[in-house]
Amino acid sequence: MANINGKTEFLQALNTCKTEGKSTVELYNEISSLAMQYGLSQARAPAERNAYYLSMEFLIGRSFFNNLMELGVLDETRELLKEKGVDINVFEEIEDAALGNGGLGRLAACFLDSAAGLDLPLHGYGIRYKYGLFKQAIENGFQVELPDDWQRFGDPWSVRKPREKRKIVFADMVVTAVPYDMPVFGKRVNVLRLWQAEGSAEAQKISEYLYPADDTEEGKLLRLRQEYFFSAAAVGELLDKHVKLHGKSFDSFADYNAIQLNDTHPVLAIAELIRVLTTKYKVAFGKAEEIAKKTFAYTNHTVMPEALECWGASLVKKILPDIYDVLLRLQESQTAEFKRLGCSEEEAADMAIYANDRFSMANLAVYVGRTVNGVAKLHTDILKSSLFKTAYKYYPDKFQNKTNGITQRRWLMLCNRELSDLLDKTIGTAWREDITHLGELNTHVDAALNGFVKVKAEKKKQLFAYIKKHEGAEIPENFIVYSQVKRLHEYKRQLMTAFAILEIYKGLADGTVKDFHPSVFVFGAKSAPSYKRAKAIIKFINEIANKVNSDTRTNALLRVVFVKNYNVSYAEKIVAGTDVSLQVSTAGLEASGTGNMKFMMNGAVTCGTMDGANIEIVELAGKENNYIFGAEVDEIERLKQGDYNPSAILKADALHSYAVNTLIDGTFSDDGTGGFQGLYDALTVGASWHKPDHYFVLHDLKSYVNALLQINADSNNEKAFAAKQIKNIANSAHFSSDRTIKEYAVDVWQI
Ligand code: 26V
Repeated sequence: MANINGKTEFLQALNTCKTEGKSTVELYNEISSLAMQYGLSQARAPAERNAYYLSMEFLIGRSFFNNLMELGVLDETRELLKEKGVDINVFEEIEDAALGNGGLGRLAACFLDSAAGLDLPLHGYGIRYKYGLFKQAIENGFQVELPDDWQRFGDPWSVRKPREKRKIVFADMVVTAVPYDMPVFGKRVNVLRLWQAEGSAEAQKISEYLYPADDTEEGKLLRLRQEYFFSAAAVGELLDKHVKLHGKSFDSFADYNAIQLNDTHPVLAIAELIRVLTTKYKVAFGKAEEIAKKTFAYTNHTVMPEALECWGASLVKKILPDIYDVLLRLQESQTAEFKRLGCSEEEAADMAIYANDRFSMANLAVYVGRTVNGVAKLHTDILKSSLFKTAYKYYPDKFQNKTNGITQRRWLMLCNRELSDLLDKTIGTAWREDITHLGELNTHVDAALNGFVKVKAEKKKQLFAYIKKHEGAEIPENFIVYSQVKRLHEYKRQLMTAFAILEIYKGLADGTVKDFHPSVFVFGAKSAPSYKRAKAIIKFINEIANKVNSDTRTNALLRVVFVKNYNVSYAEKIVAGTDVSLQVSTAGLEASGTGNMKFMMNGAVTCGTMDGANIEIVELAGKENNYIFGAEVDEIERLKQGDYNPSAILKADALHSYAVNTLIDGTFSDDGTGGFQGLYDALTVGASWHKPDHYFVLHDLKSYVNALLQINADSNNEKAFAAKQIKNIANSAHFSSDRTIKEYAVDVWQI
């Protein structure tokens, strides 16, 4: 095959490519491989100083369309294929890598996209799971998990590099880590290097499954192996590269390498760097610790205590004895440092790497990290004032905020070509290169109104067609769309939305809710397989959907759809076709949220609490253009201290009682699983590990229903409502991950 090293050659090769008699998968692989040759030919010499993003998860989604777009050949490819009688959309049938659970993994993918787009040398290191996040089927309203065998179509966007394999040593086995490189195309070509575990059957297990839980630790031993496996492969490779390029003078290691720890999952990389320096290269421990302190930076993504990883000392000692020794020595030097700083015993215990026979990955990351950052202003404030309060007292300069962002290339240009074209017409095309130009839309809201209303209608039509195809559910054209799509968690309060829907439904049925603009509530959510309450909430929503959608008294006005297998590709459709973005977590618990940003950029108003990045969204787009309700953080704190009494709220409010009682009064069936009773009890009596309604669903429910109804009423004034939506788009540039990555590049990585 001819060498493809330019756009012209790519298009020529595509033109001569025969399509007749080939399956979609064959064509997909052929075109992808042509694009890979073209893309890789654009790679330049590597940078001197590089940043590395170590992450257990990269939720990439479909690569095909995005990569063709990044390579500047998507439109021509679409046209060429059309001439050959192939509709490019057939490749939507081919799934891609879902190597992440949710926000944390998708953020990693957005960051890589932005860095490549900004010509910054940031590379990813992760795990090449054989099976990504499970595929979700819904059977009789219940979630059923199926394996995600994403490689069955081939993997044309990866290149296996067997010559760069590494040995990873555990006390009880040696595992080979084989890298697969996925190029990240943009102004430069960066690399996402995913390691695959090979060797014995036991060894291969390490990269078999992505952990589907993002709330609890499960399968501790395997998880520990996974974390060490990819951290050690990455650190080992960076050290080897350093020796090759600069010799064994490790003083300069941090001049060439910045390593970002995406949450606590890769934190063992710190211990591994010190282990290799002290054992293989005989660097003194103190010196090695200094090098680590200059190299690593840590991002925290959650304040939920269940997700802050601690490793049992005996487990670490058993399978990683040398790492165990390093961790104990780090604890020693930490204790010495605390003495110098004059910390009290209590303060030292609070920040300790080792306590109660466990190693705290968060405390290790905070101790060694050059910087520690949260992912939205409020979240960083909470880290400083509570989770890492003591550390903030002694190391205030480490702490920074880096509000998350999303890549506008996937989340606007690719998923909403119609809106992108409208922006071109309204403010010119400069925003495509530099997203800050989006702000110019603020002075062209009226000019964009008619066009925007048309675009939104078109994107809804596409979404409804997609939903019809995948769920079989019919949604009439004039409906406004409220969407809540995200992992299923009690703190995200999908259950509160379910109750609100029931109250509106009752109001429509008995005529107390009047002049209601026809509306559909769209849910998409996967639950961790072992998370009983989350699974019960999925069943509850599906029961509500059945009832509401089949009630001829109300179904011309209200519909509910739970889309199965919500993933990146579904999100691309939903964010573009939504009017109202539901972001209703209990204040203080959603670190940032990034779905909220995707909806905003596509012209949805936010109906949400003052939590995570919602706060910054309304700060920029205006409270008057969004719908904020519910208790704020300080009130939640007061409620926690005081005698919050959800049962009293229930008793006093007939609508709330109606909605909540449907869990137990036989309106809906959980097929005898007891799941609904469990949800009811959690709200009314609590459990051994929590007080009743610890996410304050009943406290916020009234103001939530009111906000939903206010939005509904406002939407009747089509132009005024569209103006609110446009103002959200106009102020969304701040939530581009280009902005976030520039901040990391300057404040953390110095690349
Ligand atoms: C923890 C664990 C514990 C062990 C089992 C597997 C597992 C997987 C993930 C996690 C941590 C999840 C943290 C997370 O996803 N945080 C989300 O990060 C987003 C990006 O910063 C942010 O927008 C969301 O608000 C935050 O919930």
